[in-house]
Amino acid sequence: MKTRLISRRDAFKAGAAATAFMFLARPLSALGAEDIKGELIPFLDVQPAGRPMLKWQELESWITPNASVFAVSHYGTPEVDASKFALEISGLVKKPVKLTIDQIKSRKKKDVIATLECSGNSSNPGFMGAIGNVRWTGTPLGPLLRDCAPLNRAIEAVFFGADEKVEKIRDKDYTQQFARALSMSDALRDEVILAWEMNGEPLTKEHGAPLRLIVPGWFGIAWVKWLTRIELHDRRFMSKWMAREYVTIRGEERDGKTIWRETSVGPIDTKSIIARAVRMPNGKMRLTGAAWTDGAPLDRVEIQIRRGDKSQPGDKWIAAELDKPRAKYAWRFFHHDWDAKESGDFYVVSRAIDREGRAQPASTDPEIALKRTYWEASQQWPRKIRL
Ligand SMILES: Nc1nc2c(c(=O)[nH]1)N[C@H]1C(S)=C(S)[C@@H](COP(=O)(O)O)O[C@H]1N2
Ligand SMILES: [Mo]
Repeated sequence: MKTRLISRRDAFKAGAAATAFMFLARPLSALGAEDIKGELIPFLDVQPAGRPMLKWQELESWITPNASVFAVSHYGTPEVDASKFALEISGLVKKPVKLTIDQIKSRKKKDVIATLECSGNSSNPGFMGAIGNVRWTGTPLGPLLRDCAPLNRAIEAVFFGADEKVEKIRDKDYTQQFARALSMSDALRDEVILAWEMNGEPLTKEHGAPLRLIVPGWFGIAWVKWLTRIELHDRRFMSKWMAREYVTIRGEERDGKTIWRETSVGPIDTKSIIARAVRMPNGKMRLTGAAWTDGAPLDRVEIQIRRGDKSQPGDKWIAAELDKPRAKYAWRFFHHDWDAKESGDFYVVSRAIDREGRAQPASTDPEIALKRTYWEASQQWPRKIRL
């Protein structure tokens, strides 16, 4: 797929009109013409994915086309008839409501560009592209909840999908709808929306039609699809998807003892990957990638080039050139022009560092080495290349 080319200079000129620029229907490439025109050199560590997802080396567009957005559905894809659909908001509210999809669509509209990432992304070489950057259209959740007059003692909003399955809990069977909770303060954030469109097209069935939750800055597990009910609770909700799956077990060494912690997957980790290597007409190798956070500003992305078979970190890091930030919860592209003259095997790797001091760890760092579950695989990804 070829995207419209735009030079750095044009992009700069368009700066004042940045907002309009972001909402053009055609995806804009943040990659320079040099990249698009050059010769793509494939990385050797790629494994074919068994299902549709982002192919990093085809990354050309800052907005991910709908056809390249991965889908994860733990209970299969339910049939939801939009004409009979109603969203119920109940529990600890003074004014419970039931809203049709037309009533929801007639509310104030809001667009959010946000990167959706499954927290299992990059946990293994066959699951490397469970991520996409999408413009979501819907209505803010906060005003909708406030209209229902929450009681003071409500501390959480629980979101139920239409998909369900019989789950065994303490040896007995219970029919369970897919459900996840957010604290009231997280649920009331301005950028949390209920969406019915992605990239200007109606949400498809697999992505949660007619209505899904969008939680910018959080891993995909919180973005409940086929949303049918929101309940306000005065205690912690402990569904399978809050408290048993999507739970990270991580150790920390303290005074010769390991302290193990179980935490529920929440905000996105500070992370990056080198997506493409392109031999440009000027002979240099352009390494281009993407970096993303939970919304914290990125400080920098650094790159390391290792000769031979070294997949483990060295100590010399080079600053990559970062594209301008375009949206708070969206990934940013970066590149580095490598004067790659010698032939042989190399590893190239990136690490993202945010302004809150979080640095993407190497797989040998304790943060990853003592992580025992596969979610939140935020380790650096050395990419293998043969020149
Ligand atoms: N109702 C429902 N919502 C869901 C899920 C699900 O199984 N059921 N999967 C979650 C997970 S784990 C992820 S990563 C995202 C994926 O969104 P997508 O399928 O649109 O890519 O949806 C989330 N929302
Ligand atoms: Mo996920």
